[in-house]
Amino acid sequence: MTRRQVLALGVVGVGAVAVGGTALVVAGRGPETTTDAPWPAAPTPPRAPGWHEPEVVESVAGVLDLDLELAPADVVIDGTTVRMLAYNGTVPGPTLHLRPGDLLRVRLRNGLDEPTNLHTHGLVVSAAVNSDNPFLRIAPGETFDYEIALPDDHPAGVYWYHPHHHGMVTDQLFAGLYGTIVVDDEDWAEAAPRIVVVSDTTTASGTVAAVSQAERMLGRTGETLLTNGVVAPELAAPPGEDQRLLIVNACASRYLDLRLDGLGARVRGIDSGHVAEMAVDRVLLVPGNRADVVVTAANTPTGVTAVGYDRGGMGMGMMSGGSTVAPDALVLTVVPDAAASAPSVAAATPETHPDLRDVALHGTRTLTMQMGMGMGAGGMRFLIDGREFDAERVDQQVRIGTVEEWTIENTSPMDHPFHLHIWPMQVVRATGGEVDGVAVRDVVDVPAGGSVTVRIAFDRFPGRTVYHCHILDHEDLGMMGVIEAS
Ligand SMILES: [Cu+2]
Repeated sequence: MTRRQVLALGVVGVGAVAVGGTALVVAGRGPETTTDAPWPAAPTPPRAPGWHEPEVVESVAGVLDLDLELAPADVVIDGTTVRMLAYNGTVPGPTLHLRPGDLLRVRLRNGLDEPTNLHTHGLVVSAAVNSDNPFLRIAPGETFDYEIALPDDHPAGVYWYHPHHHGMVTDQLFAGLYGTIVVDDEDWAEAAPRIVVVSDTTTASGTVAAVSQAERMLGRTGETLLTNGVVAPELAAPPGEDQRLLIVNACASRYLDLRLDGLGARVRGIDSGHVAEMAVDRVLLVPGNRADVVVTAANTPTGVTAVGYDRGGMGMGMMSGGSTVAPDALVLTVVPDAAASAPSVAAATPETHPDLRDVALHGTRTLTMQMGMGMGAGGMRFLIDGREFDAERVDQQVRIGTVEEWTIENTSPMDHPFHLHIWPMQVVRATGGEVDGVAVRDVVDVPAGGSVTVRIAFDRFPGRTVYHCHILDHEDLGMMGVIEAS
């Protein structure tokens, strides 16, 4: 595997990038000196906020019943009160802990002044009727009862939820609407993972800033990076002990190139795919991806940083001034504290996805993600196979019981993360080379000018759903297609 392929899968082993002592040095006072000089009172250094996680809601006897209301809420970010949009008043919304075979019942109340709906990203469930149906339109003031049945063989993993009403997805997510779903058989009273929801937003005058058409075309990047709704919190942890982090990239467009040096990090899974623990210094999560990572607290405060990532641009010198590279940002700092609680770490989950390289193919297709000149938004159109999204048109018709190989091409000068609802994708080829092992994802990066080949088992769930670019501005601008399985 080439380094580029490894990166396409989101993980880079130790040694692939420089391992260095990047532990943050805490500025301390030097030896006490005595002086008579009337020193002005030193400003109190800003204290990093402590660790905070969303409320956890668990299923009981196979059912998770949840009232979930979307409404404006005042949220404090970095000491400033900001009017955002929230699920049940918090950013992120509650964490839903489910087991395979559970029924998730959500009574969704839309307290916004525009339509919305609910997408359970990555869940292997039906897209029909009142399950994970992206075509639903829940009007302002309306209440809708979702029933999402997880099959008994649902893969363990970390998933998430957010609105998916076409044309409004990015604005709603950017304003604070996202939450985590974890599917496993663990007793969290015994071994609870740390939930780490990373998102970004831009605030102005006490509210979420509007964005320009140019920002939409590039894919908006928020100025403020949030971890569980907080800027750069500290996670106190006993030195030498393990912490299991379930990291969600809930950013609208930002690629999270996470540097984990100094934490002895081991990746156990990306999306619903699992791997034997693999030592890494770096994990790349494109928008929508999740990672299951175990870290070991060091003896000194050690930061996890998202470093700037170049995901291309508009090309041809157009739309000058637009860059997709965000400044480096601190996600969190693991701070040694012998007295801190350390929940025990559950055993790693074995991979349960079948290896689709070994099965007979029923068909192949090629999908092409494109950007083209046009009379669309600001002069640039975002297309798949030359077309913008049309909910009334079926772009891919597949048969239940078949396995297909799809090659996703990207002819544009910008990277596009490709997301397919419902059916997991096994990456078999990335930028020209074969991929070792079983690498299952629900969002796969397709680099500018490159391609990715995946295999998909359409083993169940007849109905219609979508695939799209997970730079959510591009999805809202039309980079989405409809798939019907029958
Ligand atoms: Cu895109």
